[in-house]
Amino acid sequence: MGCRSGSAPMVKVLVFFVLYVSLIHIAVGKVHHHKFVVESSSYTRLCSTKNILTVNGEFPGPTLKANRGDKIIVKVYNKASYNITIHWHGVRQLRNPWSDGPEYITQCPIQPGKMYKYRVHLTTEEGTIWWHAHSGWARATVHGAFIIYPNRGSSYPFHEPDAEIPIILGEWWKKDAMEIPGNANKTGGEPILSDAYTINGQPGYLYPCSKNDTFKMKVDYGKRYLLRTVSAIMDEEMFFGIAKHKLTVVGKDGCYLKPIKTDYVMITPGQSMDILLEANQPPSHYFMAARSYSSAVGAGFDNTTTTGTVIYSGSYHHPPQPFAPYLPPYNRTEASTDFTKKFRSLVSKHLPVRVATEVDTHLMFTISVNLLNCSADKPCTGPFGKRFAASVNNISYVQPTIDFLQAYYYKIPGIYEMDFPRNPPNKFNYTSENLPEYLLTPSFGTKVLVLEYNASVELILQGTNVLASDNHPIHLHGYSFYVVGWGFGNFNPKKDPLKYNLIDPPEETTVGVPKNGWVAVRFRADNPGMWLLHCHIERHQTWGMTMVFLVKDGPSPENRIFQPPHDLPKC
Ligand SMILES: *[C@@H]1O[C@H](CO)[C@@H](O)[C@H](O)[C@H]1NC(C)=O
Ligand SMILES: *[C@@H]1O[C@H](CO)[C@@H](O)[C@H](O)[C@H]1NC(C)=O
Ligand SMILES: *[C@@H]1O[C@H](CO)[C@@H](O)[C@H](O)[C@H]1NC(C)=O
Ligand SMILES: *[C@@H]1O[C@H](CO)[C@@H](O)[C@H](O)[C@H]1NC(C)=O
Ligand SMILES: *[C@@H]1O[C@H](CO)[C@@H](O)[C@H](O)[C@H]1NC(C)=O
Ligand SMILES: *[C@@H]1O[C@H](CO)[C@@H](O)[C@H](O)[C@H]1NC(C)=O
Ligand SMILES: *[C@@H]1O[C@H](CO)[C@@H](O)[C@H](O)[C@H]1NC(C)=O
Ligand SMILES: *[C@@H]1O[C@H](CO)[C@@H](O)[C@H](O)[C@H]1NC(C)=O
Ligand SMILES: *[C@@H]1O[C@H](CO)[C@@H](O)[C@H](O)[C@H]1NC(C)=O
Ligand SMILES: [Cu+2]
Repeated sequence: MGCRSGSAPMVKVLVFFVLYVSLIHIAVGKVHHHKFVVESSSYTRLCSTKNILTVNGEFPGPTLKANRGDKIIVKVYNKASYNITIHWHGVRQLRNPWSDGPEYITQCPIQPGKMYKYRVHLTTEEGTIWWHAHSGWARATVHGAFIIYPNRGSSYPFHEPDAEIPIILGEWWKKDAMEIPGNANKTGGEPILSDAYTINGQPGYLYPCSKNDTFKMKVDYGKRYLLRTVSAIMDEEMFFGIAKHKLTVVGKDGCYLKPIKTDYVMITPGQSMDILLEANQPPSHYFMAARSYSSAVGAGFDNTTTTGTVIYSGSYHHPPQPFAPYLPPYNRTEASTDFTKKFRSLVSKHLPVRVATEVDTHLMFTISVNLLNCSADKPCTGPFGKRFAASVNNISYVQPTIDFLQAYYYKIPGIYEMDFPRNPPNKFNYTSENLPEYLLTPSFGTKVLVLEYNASVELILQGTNVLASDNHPIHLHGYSFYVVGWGFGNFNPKKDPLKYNLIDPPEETTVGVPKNGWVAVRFRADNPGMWLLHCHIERHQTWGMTMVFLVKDGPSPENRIFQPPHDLPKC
């Protein structure tokens, strides 16, 4: 499987796990130890001061660094007054769902005053990924970059950069982000819009009280920089660019890509990109900037622009305000797909693409934003006097009281059902301009879709125009997948597979399903456990655009999930 190729790492992790347990460290892969203290810290932005959840007092949180195949142990102490969990976004966690992190999926939350030790087993991930809270809206401020270098002794599949720098896009609310979902649920309407976007925690030049502390990146003319770019944004896809400079995208979601030279990128919540920047322009000051790509008609969005400044070393005259980059208009879907259609896996002897040519498990999921009727005793003020919901195959996710994984492992009955639909329960013209009103209301459920171990899966993610079409960044835990095809309109099972890319499809963990369109992804179900699939736009996830795969254990001990750790939090 592309950048995650080879069976050796699996063996390595197994061997290493055993060695780790017996506390013998030999040179199989390094073990890194970290301590994350989640606590409330005071931060001032946009002329006001508030308390936010942070890790070790930092916003954004600390950057983790490791080499391919290493192991990272993170003790997470919850010194905040909210439940918390941490997800290692882009790490497969082979056989180790216990450390994946999403609350009520693979663990009960770490409650205030408690600690949980995450064991992050890297195998074949390489490049930039990230970590974030996976509990309520804590992810708004509890997140950080996670850099995975090539194996010791190996090099990048591109010219060695002179320096690297994390670029973390974030979103800032003057109000307490932790209160947003509860307040939105009270009205049934949209969660409140953010007041700013941020680059490495700073809103930048164009916002009130923010000019002094913008993120500044100092560069030397002639040098090459690797921008370790992460979108920790909650609710919007973003266009990002740097004035007068070309960007070269060489990786995405912890997998390498054939280099893409571009003026701007479109990055969705949940995605990470490795971007090379050549400091090859006349020494001056240049803005890097990001603003929303928002395609849903009628949906409100934060229409502001965040900036940082690229500052060349040396002495020269620079304009009073740095040069501004070109970014496409907020609703230009072609600008989004013009960029994303260029993704191709880097293929080499060391990085073979292992996309399945035979599929034995065909799945199709519709992803929709829905509306629910309200009643006199539960009034609401969402659109048309209704309330928002969202669904996958018309099932709007309902969170259980004990996580799926413990319920499965300890055979606790009554927590979830096993009948998540493998195809849309109703066939209709998914992307029609006019859909009948009865399609608006979803069903509800706490269900899993069961996959046989090692099944060769093709999943069609079909966007719909139920309520309003939008680009949905769908993220799968526990796996990377090959994006073998995409298009606008309805997926055509006869014609579209003929156009699949089975030569160099990109390998991703978060794919933007285009507005009123579809994508086809393939993966081999070789990682047993409970694995979440969800839209990474936080409000959609909160409304229920979420489902869970149960991948069965394989036949031999090496392809079963590990035993739960002793310190696993209890509900
Ligand atoms: C949202 O509000 C509804 C009542 O309108 C309630 O049944 C539900 O439990 C609430 N959900 C959350 C997550 O608070
Ligand atoms: C920004 O810096 C200038 C110059 O140092 C200073 O006069 C001004 O008070 C600062 N503004 C804020 C909001 O800190
Ligand atoms: C976004 O902001 C720009 C500049 O302030 C304004 O011209 C434009 O009308 C706004 N667009 C939307 C959709 O709010
Ligand atoms: C984008 O927005 C502009 C102004 O808000 C509008 O005129 C245009 O029709 C929109 N384009 C699309 C594709 O929705
Ligand atoms: C929702 O309310 C509308 C009238 O406002 C009604 O026609 C429709 O049948 C209701 N849907 C459900 C699922 O109750
Ligand atoms: C589905 O809807 C689209 C958009 O309204 C329309 O162009 C297309 O003809 C419809 N397809 C069918 C099979 O009705
Ligand atoms: C979803 O399920 C509800 C309840 O059964 C039904 O009313 C609605 O028509 C279904 N919608 C779709 C798109 O299948
Ligand atoms: C999984 O399937 C592939 C392709 O059929 C096969 O080569 C491999 O041996 C299988 N792995 C296991 C553990 O069964
Ligand atoms: C925190 O987690 C515990 C255990 O699952 C749960 O009982 C409690 O309601 C949670 N608290 C909040 C505020 O969600
Ligand atoms: Cu979505």
